[in-house]
Amino acid sequence: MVNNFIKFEAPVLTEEEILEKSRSFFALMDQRRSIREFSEKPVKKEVIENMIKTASTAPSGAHKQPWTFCVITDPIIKTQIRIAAEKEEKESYDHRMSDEWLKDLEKFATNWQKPFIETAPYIIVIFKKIYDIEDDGTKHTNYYVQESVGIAAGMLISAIHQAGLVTLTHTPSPMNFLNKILNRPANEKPFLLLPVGFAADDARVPDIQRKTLEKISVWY
Ligand code: IYR
Repeated sequence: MVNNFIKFEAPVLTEEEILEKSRSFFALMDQRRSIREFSEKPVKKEVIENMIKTASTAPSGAHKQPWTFCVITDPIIKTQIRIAAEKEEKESYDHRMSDEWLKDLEKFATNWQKPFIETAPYIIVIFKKIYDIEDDGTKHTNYYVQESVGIAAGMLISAIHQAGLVTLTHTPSPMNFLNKILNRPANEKPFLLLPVGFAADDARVPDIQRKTLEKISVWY
């Protein structure tokens, strides 16, 4: 198993092509926004399958691929998730979040209500697998799970955006209710909830700017 290497077929591009690709990919990604208002317009199942396959191309610690993507279309399950998420979010907004936190969120006009969980045609819940279990019950700890699943989530968000769909990184907290509703085993912990679909016709986004390159990078 040690000597199982194969030749890497590197892409062959000119400097000009590389420059153009870096520019056009940034231009595309710079259009991405978190959307809270979804259309009920359907999306083909294969689109979601391709996006999950894209996310699973992410690098992971020792290539353990410590993730499970749960895709929810069943309206009954969506409603169960919405009710449970809103219960936690109401508690958070009313009691658990600091005044500074609530003030920081004011410009986004968020609150405990999460109608998008029922409106969006798909809900993807990403679970991180803290450890793997063999059929005989033996447990094997995974490595760099947070990093690996975070990267996969980023790639999923990019795939959703480049296909012309929208999403929102929803983080109901605590979100262990998702294990119960989705019947996931103890080695899986909820990581992120993503509604996926088309933006509502009248969707609006806050007028905010990204930090400049100068502010976010230091060159040595
Ligand atoms: N999890 C809450 C609160 C929230 C927190 C952050 I940081 C945001 O950028 C947005 C919302 C919620 O989903 O409303």
